[in-house]
Amino acid sequence: MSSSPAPRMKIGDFLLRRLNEAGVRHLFGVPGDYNLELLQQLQDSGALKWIGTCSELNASYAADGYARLNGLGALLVTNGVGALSAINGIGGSYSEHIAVVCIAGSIPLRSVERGLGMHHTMADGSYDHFLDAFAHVTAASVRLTPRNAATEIDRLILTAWREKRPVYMELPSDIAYLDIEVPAGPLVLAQPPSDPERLRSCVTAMAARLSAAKSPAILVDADADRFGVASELMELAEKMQAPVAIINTAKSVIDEHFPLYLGMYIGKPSEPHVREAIESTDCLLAIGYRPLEVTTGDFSASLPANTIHARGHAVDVGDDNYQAVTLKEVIRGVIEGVPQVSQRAPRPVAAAAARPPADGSAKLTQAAYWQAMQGYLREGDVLFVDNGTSYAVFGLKFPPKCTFVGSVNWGSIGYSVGALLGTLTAAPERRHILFVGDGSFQVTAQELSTILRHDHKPVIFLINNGGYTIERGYLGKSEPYNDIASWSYADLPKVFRRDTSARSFVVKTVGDLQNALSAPNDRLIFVESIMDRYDALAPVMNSSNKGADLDYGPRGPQRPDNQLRPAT
Ligand SMILES: Cc1ncc(C[n+]2csc(CCOP(=O)(O)OP(=O)(O)O)c2C)c(N)n1
Ligand SMILES: [Mg+2]
Repeated sequence: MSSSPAPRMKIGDFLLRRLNEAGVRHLFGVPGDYNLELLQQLQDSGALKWIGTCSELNASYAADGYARLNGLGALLVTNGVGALSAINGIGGSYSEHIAVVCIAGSIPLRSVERGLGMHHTMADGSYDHFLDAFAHVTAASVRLTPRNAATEIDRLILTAWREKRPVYMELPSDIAYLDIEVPAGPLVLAQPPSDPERLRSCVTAMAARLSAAKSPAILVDADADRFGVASELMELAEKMQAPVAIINTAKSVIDEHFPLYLGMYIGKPSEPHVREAIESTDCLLAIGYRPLEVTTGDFSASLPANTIHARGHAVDVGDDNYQAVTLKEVIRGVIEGVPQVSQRAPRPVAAAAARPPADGSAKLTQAAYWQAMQGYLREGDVLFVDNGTSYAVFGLKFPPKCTFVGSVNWGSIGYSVGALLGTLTAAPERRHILFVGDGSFQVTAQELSTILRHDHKPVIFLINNGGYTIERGYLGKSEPYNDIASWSYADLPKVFRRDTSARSFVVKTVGDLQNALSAPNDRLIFVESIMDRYDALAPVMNSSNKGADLDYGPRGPQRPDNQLRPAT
């Protein structure tokens, strides 16, 4: 009996086919001579839709945003110049646990083998610099060859998806059209099944501790979203009648209207009832917890010593470390393993502070701005925040089914504008709202043109406060280095798309803002709000003030008079 011969495909076509099978429908990036041949294959095969961006940095942010909603994203750049522009975003995906495939059209193998000097290199005879650089910010990286392409393409895509980390592959420009033998079946994205004994022992140990506890609690970091266990965690919380807190990186991962939702735990700045519940629980289950100064109120967070730490592929329970267990199977097993609790003693909840409505003619302040924004949010929104005073978003209560997109760990200003293009591409039917400062916006503003080019209809709320207000809380309250050029932001939709139908608003008073907020969402809405450069909510300023102490130490230049501080 003769077996049917393995199918043959061109390497580039196979790569595009695999991305498509992995659920990627769009490719972001910038063309270059070393990647045009793959772009032609994309064009001819229709395997993916090309979304050209203004820069590779923005493409890396867009692919990250796309992956947040789609599970996997991809971008295409050219050798060196494109790749290094994208490396900031790829580093961010690594830090934030986002699965992104970065493809660089690279130097032809002919030139590599013959040592021919080529452009977009260091002109020093080496072709490995960028491959080496990306090895530090990816879970896997490779230069494809006709020998390894069939296995390495699968290994990298699968690694990105399993690890929730970016990968980098160089596709030498003279091999994309070569035929290789490829697998006939589709690429299947799945986590490796757990080791059965390890899973049993792990679940037994966790369930025993959680069942014996009088006041168990759950603390959720972003990996609960990345590994897709949010609904399982709510199920577990319900079964145990245990409260669930999030850290700021996991904003909206747990429905904020879920009855057992506690709030945000960030150490000392947390609301007292959240702090009390997390720090005094006799059994805390922490999911993917990664403490940084910005997620722990400058290390004032203090988890109980016996906290169970569950991660994507491993769990720590007391002295025991369980490997080869996957998070979903673990949480499912624990749900089975704990008894149904009918009710525990009622927990204290925070009383919502009633605030009087602001006077319409009053000059717009951050306090009034964020109060109005609370009323603007609605179920199902995709909500973005960039760095800056817009961090006040963390204090808003999100309606059900909202998705929060931020980059708390990596914190690269401008991320949100590129990432917004990505989420809009992944889920154009949802309402996407961006909260961004003027300084952050200036880094990646031109990607607004791509958003307009594709007729997307996000709502962009930009705070024009003349510079880097959040930085003024660290140092240089009035120093010129924290000032920026004054742009006519609300005119930009017109600049970026001559025939735009976007609705633009320049807001100076509470009444102006209310008018902008009443506009229908049938077009892109751009709201530039002009506010005082020394205006920021107290939690934002406090966090900057403390950050300066940590950054510069006791001998640093920070003093109350050269820092923006909350009114005392
Ligand atoms: C790529 C990058 N460069 C510099 C910084 C440092 N940084 C953090 S916040 C910030 C200022 C943000 O200003 P803006 O967006 O206007 O927000 P505001 O606080 O004024 O509302 C800067 C420069 C950074 N986080 N990322
Ligand atoms: Mg600003």
